[in-house]
Amino acid sequence: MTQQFATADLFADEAPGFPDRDALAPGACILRGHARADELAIFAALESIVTRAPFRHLVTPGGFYMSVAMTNCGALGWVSDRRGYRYAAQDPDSGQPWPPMPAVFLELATRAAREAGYARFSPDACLINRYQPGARLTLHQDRNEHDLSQPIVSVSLGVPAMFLFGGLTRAEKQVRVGLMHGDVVVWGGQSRLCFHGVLPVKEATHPLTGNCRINLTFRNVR
Ligand code: MD3
Ligand code: FE
Repeated sequence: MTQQFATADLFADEAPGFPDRDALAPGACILRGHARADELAIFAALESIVTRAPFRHLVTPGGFYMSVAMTNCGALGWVSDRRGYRYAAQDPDSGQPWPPMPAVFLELATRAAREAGYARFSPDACLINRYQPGARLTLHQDRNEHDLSQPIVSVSLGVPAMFLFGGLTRAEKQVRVGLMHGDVVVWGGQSRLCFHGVLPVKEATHPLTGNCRINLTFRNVR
């Protein structure tokens, strides 16, 4: 895939005129700061989720611990062990269903998707990633969801991170996009299967999350 959008790295600090809503790439729409109005409700809901389903470091099929800690809410959650990656209805640590998706999460995700042109998005899974300083996510594709015509909606909270957005092959050069507290991105259409990752998160503090970055990704798995 040839990227036809701006090849310059995008970071809000360095681009003061960057609009709060823009097409990032074909099918990808960034809604700068759109989660900020709900940040306290989101954070309260998050605390209740992690009480029932604490953050944990998944083991990859290769046997390594991920630097990112993860949990889920909604009907399905992303799990991994030596047998591989998959979506599962139960938290393997507790044997219980994942906590339900809070209304404030569901409303934020469906509103963002609607604004980006996906009126029928109804997420049944929300992965919650926690990045402590130094944690990163290596380049990957998200292709385990049943209906790839549905987008993924991501919500960034807390300390900023540099997101890497590539093409349809691992080799294609990536664009760097700074994701700040409250940024919501809708990844659909041609961007849905693009390789992506997160560079190691730098030491910083945010009033809501301390030294962490939290990322929510909403998916329509089944
Ligand atoms: C572009 N999470 O959970 S969110 C993941 O910041 C994941 O925690 C990152 O990649 C994070 O799988 C990135 C942005 C994102 C999520 C899914 C995408 C971008 C995407 C799927 C396709 C293309
Ligand atoms: Fe991903």
